[in-house]
Amino acid sequence: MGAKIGIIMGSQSDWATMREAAMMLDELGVAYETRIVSAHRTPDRLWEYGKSTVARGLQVIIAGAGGAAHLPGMMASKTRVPVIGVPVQTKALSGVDSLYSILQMPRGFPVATMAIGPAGAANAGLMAAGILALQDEGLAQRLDDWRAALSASIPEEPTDD
Ligand code: RP5
Repeated sequence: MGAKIGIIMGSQSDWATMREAAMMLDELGVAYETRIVSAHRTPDRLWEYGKSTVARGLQVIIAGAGGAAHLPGMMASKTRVPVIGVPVQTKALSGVDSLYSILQMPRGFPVATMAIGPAGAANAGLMAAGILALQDEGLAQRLDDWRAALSASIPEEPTDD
């Protein structure tokens, strides 16, 4: 069985952000694939990827892009597989451009939009894992353990250093 999660991004330059999603899935023991699929530079690749998602058994797509970030929305227009969008932080507009591009989808074609940047990418990994965990008891347990460990790592009082 192939990967159930696809991590796609508009450019190689997005990988520094999107690898946070991949690292989270590595930590949780979830298989994924990664692809560069640009809405503007490789529109045919985007179309082919979108058309093949259901047949290939993908269950969640994590899509990251920056600037005029049309990739998540265009992917959502091409497949019913849930799309989680990650706004990549940009230099010119700090990623607000990416956020608005991904967030403001028209009724009928949703994209679950995360926070801007690496935290958003990490949360996309967690969100995707949470969706798969609905039907995977082993993953559900690993996710519960991960969450409990994070909570346990937070001190009750602040220190000076
Ligand atoms: C977008 O343009 C990509 O998602 C990337 O965030 C941004 C810049 O791409 P590069 O010029 O670094 O390839 O399509």
